[in-house]
Amino acid sequence: MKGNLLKKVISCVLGATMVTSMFVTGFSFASAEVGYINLDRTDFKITVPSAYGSNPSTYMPDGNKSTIWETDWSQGSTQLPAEILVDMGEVKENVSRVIYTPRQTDVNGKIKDYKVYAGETTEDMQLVSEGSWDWGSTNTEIAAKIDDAYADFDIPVNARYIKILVESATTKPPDPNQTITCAELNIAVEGEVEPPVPDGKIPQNEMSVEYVVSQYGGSPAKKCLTETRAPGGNLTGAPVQLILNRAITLLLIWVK
Ligand SMILES: [Ca+2]
Repeated sequence: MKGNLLKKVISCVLGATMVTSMFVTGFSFASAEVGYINLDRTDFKITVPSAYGSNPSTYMPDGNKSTIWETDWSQGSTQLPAEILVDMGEVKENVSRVIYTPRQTDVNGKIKDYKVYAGETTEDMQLVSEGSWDWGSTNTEIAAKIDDAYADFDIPVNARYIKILVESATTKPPDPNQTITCAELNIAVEGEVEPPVPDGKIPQNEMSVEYVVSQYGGSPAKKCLTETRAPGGNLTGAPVQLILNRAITLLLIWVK
């Protein structure tokens, strides 16, 4: 009886600790770090050289990778270099990256050589990034590369306007027409972000069992780190302390 009472007292103390620890895990898991934050694109206005009828420029900020903007290939080749001008609606601070999501199927018009300019007005734009995105050389290679491409600025800038000067883009031999295409265009600012936690859970391979009051041989505490997450009935009443990496302690208690 005394043993049960003691167990309940310990459980209550640890239970209170658990509440605190769970709070820490959920809301202060790790200190914020500097990273990229994509801007809300609701007020973006994007000016382009031309647009094919069924693939307008509004498809670049629509959040759908399967919809693309493309220049009007029905009128022949797009002359390069060509400009994409983004008006973000107001001056944004610490603008530092352009994220280009290429078309997710087919080959034509993926931006290769580029320059990015930024400014608070269209008259004061400065070169902030230049480079070349590599999509491979064959039609098969180019079609297969669908990951986002980044243009990181030399330093963060305050800007309302972002101009992407497209100097070259993929073609689809033997189709001679040059186009420019884009599935999604995002612009990011630099700021404090929380480190990502996949699926909102701490990966089990980043945890280890540090301390167990008691455990049955056939159901060791480490089983609570298996995919089933089942500690087993034999762990009933055994406080289990999991030490997570990142220097955070989480207490899990099984009490019946
Ligand atoms: Ca889209």
